[in-house]
Amino acid sequence: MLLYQDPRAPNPRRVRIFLAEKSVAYDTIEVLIATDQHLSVDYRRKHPLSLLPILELADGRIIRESMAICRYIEEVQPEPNLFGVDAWERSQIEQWNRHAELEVFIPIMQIFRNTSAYWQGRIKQAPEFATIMSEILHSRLDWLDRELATRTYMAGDRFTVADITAICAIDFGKASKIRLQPEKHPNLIAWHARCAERPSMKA
Ligand SMILES: N[C@@H](CCC(=O)N[C@@H](CS)C(=O)NCC(=O)O)C(=O)O
Repeated sequence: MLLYQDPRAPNPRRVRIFLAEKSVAYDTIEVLIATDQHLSVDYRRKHPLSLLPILELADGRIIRESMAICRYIEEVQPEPNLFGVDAWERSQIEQWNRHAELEVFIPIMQIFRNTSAYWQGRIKQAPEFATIMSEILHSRLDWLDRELATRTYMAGDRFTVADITAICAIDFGKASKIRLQPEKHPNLIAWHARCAERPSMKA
């Protein structure tokens, strides 16, 4: 298996952590967004929207979208389970993974895209939109902190794909100076420390 990825981008990191948790071996090809390698004709043939990551299987088939890739890996390497073992747990993990993606990851991504020098002159930026996203994000972080007062991980008492999505989002926030605050987010900070000590986080 071949993972096309950018070491600094958060969505490829989700997949790298997932693969590390599963101890699945794979090769990588770096496609650097900073130098527009994702816009090359060759890469566009594999992903018409020029987004990372993609996973190419040995027979040349391609999977796009981080979560589609993770679901494929879960099928071919079921242990350790990261998407849930029964109907209830699967629903909870899906729910929290979606919350992490829609309520945290997307606002953080939009703040970065609409304010960073990295994207300046490369995409249209709307700093006012980033301000709106920032307000939403901070209310969502406060809400998540309250949620994590009652459990150890995003979706319950064990580490799952929902934690991978949430930690990749929150860590990527640092690029936009978004940080968890000890006085407002003690539970999120404790959860982050629990996740951060896993060997897969270095992937
Ligand atoms: N929903 C997609 C998002 C993919 C995505 O936005 N990837 C970013 C890197 S984290 C990217 O390729 N950005 C390049 C661009 O926006 O031009 C997934 O989960 O794979």
